[in-house]
Amino acid sequence: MKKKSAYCVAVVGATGAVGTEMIEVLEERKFPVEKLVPLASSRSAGGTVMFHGQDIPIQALQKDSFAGVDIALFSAGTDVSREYAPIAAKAGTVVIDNSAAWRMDKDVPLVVPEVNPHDVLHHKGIIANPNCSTIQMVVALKPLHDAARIRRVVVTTFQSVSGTGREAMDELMDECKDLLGFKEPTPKVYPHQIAFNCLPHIDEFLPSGYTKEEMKMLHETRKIMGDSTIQVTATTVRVPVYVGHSESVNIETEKKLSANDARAILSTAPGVLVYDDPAHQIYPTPLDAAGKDEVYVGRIREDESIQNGLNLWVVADNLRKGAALNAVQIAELLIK
Ligand code: NAP
Ligand code: 12T
Repeated sequence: MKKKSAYCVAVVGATGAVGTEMIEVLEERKFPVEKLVPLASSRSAGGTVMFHGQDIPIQALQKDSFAGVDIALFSAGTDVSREYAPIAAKAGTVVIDNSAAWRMDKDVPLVVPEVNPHDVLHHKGIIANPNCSTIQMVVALKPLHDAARIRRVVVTTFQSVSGTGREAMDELMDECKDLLGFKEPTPKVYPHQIAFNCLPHIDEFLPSGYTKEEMKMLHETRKIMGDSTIQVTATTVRVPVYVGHSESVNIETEKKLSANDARAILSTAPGVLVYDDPAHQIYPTPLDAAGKDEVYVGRIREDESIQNGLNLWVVADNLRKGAALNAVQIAELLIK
């Protein structure tokens, strides 16, 4: 991409949970935007989004939407990305894609700026943003991997409904209202009631019994960390939280790390905030992390059931570091 003083930036899915956040993050971080092009489905055309105090008209996504666009941030689902990312790339736009469509393609870098920033250089028009649960986990694990080589990860996630999008956020609210009014809720987005419940089911089930979300945590972690020997086994769970994914992460390392070693390493790690003082009830919750940029780590302790093991509790804003912020940080690397 040619270096410029400001860029034409499109946001595909500009009205969605992630797209809205992308526009906010572009503004907040003063990304050099010469022109913003908000794109969504034809249902939203005619509406506007607010950017730097101006109402910008939303356009319906079309094949010719990318003429003159330098960078396109995609967040309109896997089908839209599969169809339109190659069209945009062909038009000379660099695509930063939030969907699962291209992440495991060998020609597509999968980037978390704190972990593998240099991979951005090898793009051929499409760069992928990893899955939200994977992003926050690798930000916390990379510095520990560098210090002690992680052999195996056992992770359980507690994922908020905003990960599924706007309709799921409405569903949680509607179910809460129904239940508090003694009415039977009718789930539409999720297969079961999510209010006052939790569902061990994110994305589709595979014949193995794992979900796609669980397998993303294995394959994407290996690709981002550039180490295909790391073992990861995951259980991903939806919880009735609006924003913020939490993860219980157990790691086994080659070299011994004490809890204090890990705390010291994480305290200076980029993008990490150690929030760990159990004596004073200090540990991260989704409400703490919502609206923040950092990956919060707490409950750091040694796993006494094995030789070299640690347990961590990792929390981040899934719409920010898990999606929009990471995508904008990739764009920042691109123009540097
Ligand atoms: P959302 O709130 O449901 O928003 C979907 C957006 O896509 C809306 O702007 C919608 O526009 C637009 N859209 C839908 N169909 C379209 C079409 N045919 N053409 C153009 N635009 C279309 O969903 P979200 O939570 O923001 O997530 C969007 C996507 O981002 C997900 O499907 C997923 O692939 C990805 N995502 C990734 C992560 C991550 O882990 N990094 C996290 C969350 C989401 P209208 O308003 O006009 O319908
Ligand atoms: N099913 O980007 O439902 O692969 O929370 C992100 C979030 C897929 C993804 C979710 C999902 C992705 C969800």
